[in-house]
Amino acid sequence: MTRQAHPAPDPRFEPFTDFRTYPETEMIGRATAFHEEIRRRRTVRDFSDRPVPKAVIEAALRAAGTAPSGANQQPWFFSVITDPALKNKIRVAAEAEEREFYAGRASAEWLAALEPLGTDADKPFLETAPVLIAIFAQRHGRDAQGRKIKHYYVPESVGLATGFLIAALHHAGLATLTHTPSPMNFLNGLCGRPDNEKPYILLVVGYPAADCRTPIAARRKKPLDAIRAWL
Ligand code: IYR
Repeated sequence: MTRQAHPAPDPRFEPFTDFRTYPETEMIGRATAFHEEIRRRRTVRDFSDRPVPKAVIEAALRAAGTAPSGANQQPWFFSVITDPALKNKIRVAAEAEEREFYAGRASAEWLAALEPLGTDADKPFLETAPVLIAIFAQRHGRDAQGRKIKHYYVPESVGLATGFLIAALHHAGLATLTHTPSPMNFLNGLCGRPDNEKPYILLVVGYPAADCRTPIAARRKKPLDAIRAWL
């Protein structure tokens, strides 16, 4: 039998037609503009109670859901909390953990590292901010029959999706705080999430308060020379 001149294309693949190329000067302009945009992002702890449009949160979550993940298993879940009573329960539970953290669970070295940020156990923003997004990492999935599906690179994948989400919210004009009360298992119960999901980050979302102040120390980012090497 003669070899086929045109072997059948692999049915698992499709042409990639969405990719865009730009002239190099435009590429540099775009990369520079993106840096200018993302470098304005600040972690905020003084939030306004101004409500945010649901459509903005939904679009940002869609963006987060496009992140790369191990075997494309997308091992993340986002619980969006706006209900004041639920926000209050989250604040109460988080502050209970934080009080233990600041009163002894944290090492002196850890507390010293946090000192320039001026954080403490009081988390009023958990009630003031209009939206909390509890991000869960799915340690494993379940198929239609309820059998376990192994997930790969879960923390890496959820971290990537969280990065996309923070960038998307910033791009849309919202501020965020990546909050990690430890442990935060209470979020499973309060959000009604199953045991295979581990709370990853509680993202606080909204507008900065009119008198919002941010720590000077957190603005200092390592210079490029300290974070890269060309080999
Ligand atoms: N979870 C605590 C402590 C805290 C820890 C780190 I590492 C930070 O970068 C910031 C705070 C809190 O939220 O106060």
